[in-house]
Amino acid sequence: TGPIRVAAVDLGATSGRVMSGRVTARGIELEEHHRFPNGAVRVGGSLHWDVLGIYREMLAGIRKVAETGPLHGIGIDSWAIDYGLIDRDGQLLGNPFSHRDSRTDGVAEKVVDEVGARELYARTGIQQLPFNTLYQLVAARGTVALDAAETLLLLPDLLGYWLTGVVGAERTNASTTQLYGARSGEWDVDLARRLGLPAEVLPALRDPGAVVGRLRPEAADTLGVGSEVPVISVGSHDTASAVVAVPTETPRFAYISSGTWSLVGLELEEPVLTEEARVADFTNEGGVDGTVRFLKNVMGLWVLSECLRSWSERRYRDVELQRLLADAAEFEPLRTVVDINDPRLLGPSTAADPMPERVATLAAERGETVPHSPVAITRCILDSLAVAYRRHVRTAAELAGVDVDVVHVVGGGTRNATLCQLTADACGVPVLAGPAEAAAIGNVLVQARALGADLPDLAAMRALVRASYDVVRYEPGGDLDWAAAEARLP
Ligand code: LFR
Repeated sequence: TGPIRVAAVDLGATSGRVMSGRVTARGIELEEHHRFPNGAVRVGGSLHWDVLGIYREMLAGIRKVAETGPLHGIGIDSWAIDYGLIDRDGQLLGNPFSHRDSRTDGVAEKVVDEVGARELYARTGIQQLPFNTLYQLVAARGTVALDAAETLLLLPDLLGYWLTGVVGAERTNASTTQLYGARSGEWDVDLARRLGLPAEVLPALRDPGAVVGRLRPEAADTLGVGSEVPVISVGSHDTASAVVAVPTETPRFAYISSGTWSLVGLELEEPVLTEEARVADFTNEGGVDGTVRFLKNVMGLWVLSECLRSWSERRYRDVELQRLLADAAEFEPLRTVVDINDPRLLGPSTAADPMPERVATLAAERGETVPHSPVAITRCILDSLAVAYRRHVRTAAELAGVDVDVVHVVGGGTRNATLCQLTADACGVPVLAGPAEAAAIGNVLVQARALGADLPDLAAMRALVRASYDVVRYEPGGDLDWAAAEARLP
């Protein structure tokens, strides 16, 4: 086959991107055609996604890709877990909620009382995030929207439905819902029914690489392309696509997919559903080609970006990220470490409850030196992330019974050199950082294979990533006592 050129739509919680990916036997060329800000909208006490706005920007981006060359396929990935509901006329029922919405407060605890934590984990293998789709649906029981729903579509599947008219649920993303059997690879219909949820809204599952459908005439018209262009199902969970593009040479690797969230873990062949894994609250999400993403969500750069938003709205009008990171790199290390996964850091910063003050409160509660200045808080966040990475990389390796020789960092967080170095120091193994656009690259590669590229397995895809992108290597070093720092965490 000749060169394959596809559009990769990669949606993050703070920005969306539309890229073209051109794949040949020699490499991948990725070009960004469109980038737009994204963020949840606070309305009537709820946090919603502006999904029509996202759709419009996505169309504008794909159109730009089509205007600049051939278009052989379209693939969409986004953050996981959130969904829209479609009624029997095919109409969207309300604006999808953001997983940071507080309607799920206390719901997980109720479900655990009803089903039991062990059984829940044995069935689904999913970590206890308060906003898992399961808990969002339990919170929605009895609402007009859920009662009227015919089909539940996770966000990339909803956008794909608007392009093609075809409904379905891509497996890597379905696996994050906590309504999907970790061993069966099918919807856990019994669990849904036991919790009084309408299991019939869960659509047929499809694998990454399957064709979703051809464009609806009106979508083809908006995009300025023929309706024969296929929408291709990729690893539609952004983290699944990012893991595809981890340029590893060894099977003994851990990864950190570093963006708004940091996803820290391993690629495995089988889920780990042991009592130890449940207590450590590790998740078993589905990866491309039947792999398991055994990982932990770490609050990630969200905490820093929400601090920045708070500072620029309030006292410190002139805090600038690059300057702040440079100053934080010089600041006293490990002065303050906090539990960066404390649930109080989950919600957006508000004037009444600003993120920097929440970080300071966590420090005060544990008798840590309380950070006040933006530089001190930034350093505390970076150190706390590195300590969390250390803990979770090591725990993952222990729980899965594997050795880890290297930590691959992919995603936007690779641009944060200070954090990459701290990660190497904290984990005690080399960090290989890059590529930054891993999710889009994984999206492109799975499409290319579906369109006939000779990429038989993940190893072949990763070899092509290595041929196309340089990684930056950070050696572990420094003389800080990371074990003692970790012992300061709860
Ligand atoms: C990362 C991510 C995580 C998921 C979180 C919420 O973008 O997809 O993997 O846990 O967002 O959906």
